[in-house]
Amino acid sequence: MPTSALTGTQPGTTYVSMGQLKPLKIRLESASNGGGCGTTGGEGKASCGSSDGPQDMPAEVWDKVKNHPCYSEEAHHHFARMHVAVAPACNIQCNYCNRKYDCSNESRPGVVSQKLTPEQAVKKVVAVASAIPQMTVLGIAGPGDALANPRKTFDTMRMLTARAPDIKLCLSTNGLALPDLVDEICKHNIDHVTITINMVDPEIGAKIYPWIFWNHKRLTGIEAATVLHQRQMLGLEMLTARGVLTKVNSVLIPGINDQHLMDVNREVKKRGAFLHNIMPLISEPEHGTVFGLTGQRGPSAQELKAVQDACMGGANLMRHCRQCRADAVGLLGEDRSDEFTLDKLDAMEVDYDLEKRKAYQDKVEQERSAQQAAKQQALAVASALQAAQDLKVLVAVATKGGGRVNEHFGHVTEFQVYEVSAAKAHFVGHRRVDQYCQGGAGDDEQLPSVVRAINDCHAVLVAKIGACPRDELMLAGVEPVDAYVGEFIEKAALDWFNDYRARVASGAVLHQHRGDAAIRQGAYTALAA
Ligand code: CLF
Ligand code: SF4
Repeated sequence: MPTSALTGTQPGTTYVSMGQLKPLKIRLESASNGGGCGTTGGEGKASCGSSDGPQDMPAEVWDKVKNHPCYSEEAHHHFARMHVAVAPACNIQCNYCNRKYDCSNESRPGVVSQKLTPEQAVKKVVAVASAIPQMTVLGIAGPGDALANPRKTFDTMRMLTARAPDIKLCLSTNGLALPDLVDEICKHNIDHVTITINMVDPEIGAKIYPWIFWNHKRLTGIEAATVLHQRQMLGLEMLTARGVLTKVNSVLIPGINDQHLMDVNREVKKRGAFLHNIMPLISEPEHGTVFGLTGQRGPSAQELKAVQDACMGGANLMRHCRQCRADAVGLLGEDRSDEFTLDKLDAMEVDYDLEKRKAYQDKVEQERSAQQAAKQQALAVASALQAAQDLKVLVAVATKGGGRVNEHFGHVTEFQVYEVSAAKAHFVGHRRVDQYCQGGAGDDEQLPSVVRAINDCHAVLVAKIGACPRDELMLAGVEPVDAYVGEFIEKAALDWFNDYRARVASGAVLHQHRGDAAIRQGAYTALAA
């Protein structure tokens, strides 16, 4: 439980005692006002944006969300983000963090190949945005804490706004410095902020954070976690009161905060968080983190899903996070940072064309409208069909973006997984795999792990597939389907599902529940983190 106790009030204001610490002033009214959609989540809202559209939220919120790949699941099929590593320092220590430089092979938060000055960062963003019109969001997400490096962070934002005003600004912070910088955040039109909140109970926090550096002093233990907790809650309330869309990231650490994240979800919802992103701990020993070295394991994907499901009905959940590097570039799930290293930038022809970018975004809008219409049409057919009404299955999809079935089975590095029933078809997660097809030929040794990754699904929708993987999938009970090439994913999944239901009803196919058996075979655990 939070250790704070209320000790005094003024109208609209409460002072929170922090033991021997300086009292903090918290505006309680902002907690109940909340931040638009973040407070409207409820049962049945599976994750942000899976079907959210302008009809589900105020126009000004939709405007902020529609092109942001992290804040809208649907947008992540079409729009890209990039991070610039201008913020190397941090004001706290997390037991899961070891910031690494010059590492281009690891894909996880905190890792970068090159640190940048604000000037270099702006040059890079403009070059990327010229080459990739779908790049709509610039985030500062490490390798340290964006707000522990306020000058570098805000200089970058300021210079970028002058040069490329159509790019949305986003930052990520541990929250310690946040309350002091909310004005500055608003001044720079940063309308998306992520706070990493792993606990609302400082006793749990003391197991995650060995120290913080605050008010020119190093604090440890419960005292450190108490200050961090209070600052995070205050910062969240201040941001949502100012209309800044605020997402909360939580790292799921089995045995430490797995039972506790429901409390976190409830508390951040109360304070207006727009989304809650529960991510698995990454703790390989070779990363050199405290948790990695002490054998603290990360959760299986099954455990992660169980905690996410337990939080349903609270703050809306994000399930499409890819735990990006601090210098990631591209669509979520892809990383094109190697194409934009400083030496390559010098040789690049940069043509920042606002009209061209706008034309791309208009085209995406048309695609999204068509996608929604196709989905609604397929749903109408699905709900009218009487056969096998109560079935619900998972369908894996091979896609390279655009919300369509358009990737060859052998080229997939990440399947998207949709849950499909007569009432809905929505994204529930992704499964990373090693690419099966290498240099034009299938790698037989790779195939079993690829099949295992999706063996809880009833079908996999692909653009093309060879005979060998087709046979292996059939043996595993996963139907390979290449009949929907180029179609929108949800429509394709529903069309296949309707056909499957008809086959089940006619007795041509015997429906088997696959999830649990597949989980026991290790499909989920192999995919943790
Ligand atoms: Fe970057 Fe984060 Fe902004 Fe997105 S990432 S600062 S909100 S633009 Fe997104 Fe990457 Fe997950 Fe972060 S997928 S790690 S949630
Ligand atoms: Fe690392 Fe971020 Fe934690 Fe700082 S706040 S120690 S950068 S994970």
